[in-house]
Amino acid sequence: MNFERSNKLYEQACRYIPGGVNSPVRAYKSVNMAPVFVKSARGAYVTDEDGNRFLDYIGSWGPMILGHASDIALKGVEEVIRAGTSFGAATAVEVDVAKLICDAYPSIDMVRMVNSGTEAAMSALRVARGYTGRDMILKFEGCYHGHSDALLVKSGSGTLTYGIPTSAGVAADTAKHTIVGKYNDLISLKEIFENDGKRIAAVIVEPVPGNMGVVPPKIEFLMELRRKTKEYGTLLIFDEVITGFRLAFGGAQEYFGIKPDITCLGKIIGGGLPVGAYGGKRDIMNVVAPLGGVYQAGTLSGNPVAMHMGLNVLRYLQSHKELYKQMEENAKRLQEGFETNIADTGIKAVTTRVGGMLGIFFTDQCVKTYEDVMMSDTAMYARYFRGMLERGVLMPPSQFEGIFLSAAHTTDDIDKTIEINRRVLKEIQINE
Ligand code: KE4
Repeated sequence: MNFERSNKLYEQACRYIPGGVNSPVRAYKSVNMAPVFVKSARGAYVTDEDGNRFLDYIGSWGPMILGHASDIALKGVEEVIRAGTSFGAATAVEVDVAKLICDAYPSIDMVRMVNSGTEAAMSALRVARGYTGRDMILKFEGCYHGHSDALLVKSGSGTLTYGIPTSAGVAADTAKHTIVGKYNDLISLKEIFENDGKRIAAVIVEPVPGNMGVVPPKIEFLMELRRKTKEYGTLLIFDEVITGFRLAFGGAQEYFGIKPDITCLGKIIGGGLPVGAYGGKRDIMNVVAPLGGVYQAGTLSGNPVAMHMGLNVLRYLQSHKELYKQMEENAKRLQEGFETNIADTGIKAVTTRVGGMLGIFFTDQCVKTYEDVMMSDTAMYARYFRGMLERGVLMPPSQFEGIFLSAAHTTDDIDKTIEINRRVLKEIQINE
């Protein structure tokens, strides 16, 4: 496969953009090759600058649930753009989107639009601190909630698990207010709340982590999170930036029947344009300016074009909920095909799946925790990624991301992926 134009663009990009990309994962660092530069996309396929066409399992990291450049998402968008792309004023379409989200999520009485999942999570934490008057927050190792300082934190040394920054530039003082727990670990959770429960403003969690690969939650872990947060007056924040409108129309909270206090949304709700949102019960959201003292603002928040495209997608999903069953069946088919190939080739790999969310890990461990995930053979994942790419399938360029399906992926696409997956695993096994 020829990547000449992508490689040239990458060289140029590296002169003007840090790492040649506007988001680190796009640099393909962990799969040891120069990144593919995408030129266009349609349905389940993307085409790169060299004219190579790939069956796409990144889906822009989640927004493209109806497939790329879907006629449904794009309906009427030119007219909306010609009427003005941003006014810095309230618009009717924002009310429509807010109403649809509140109707779809019983835990949300009021919702505020922002421009990214990062902004949604950052603002949700500020609301929780403003509402409770507490400073500490609890997150879990392996969960990602965007790049705001308080959330770029990993477990500190010692037993107390107080945070230390995962990124340069995060003040130690900030990180010390973040406690980092172990996902799916009830003992760690109990200890943390016994030590600090009364000081914790909020727990923020991906109800189904998609940022350490897809790790299925233990339902008793999610239920204990709900119980403990209620017991200690801590707010439970579900970061549904990936799972919202993906796992079910009502997100993970519908799928598992657990209601958080605050929900973060993003990706799908903008139909592929910059978007984020956070929402919760009225008494909590009443602290948000201009009603209350928690300030949050944004020039392009709720902009008419993203709202229009998001509304197109959400309305379609609302009236075609059978798509969730179709995507779950496709994910199941893909997982079964991968599992058969793994068994036939003897390659050390496992798959995980929650609804339509799917992951593959190059390890022989059963993947339940962040520690399990970290046992994965990332070098083998890199070989897998390159092998699939060479044969026309674009998987996520990192072992620690989820596989994103869309309503545009057909059964033929799934079967083609399974066959290519078999050949690549066979090739890896021969070269082992
Ligand atoms: P954004 O700021 O990237 O819109 O959203 C941050 C975010 C928050 N919460 C969850 C659960 C997320 O998955 C994300 C962002 N997801 C990554 C992909 N796993 C974005 C891809 C990237 O960083 O380029």
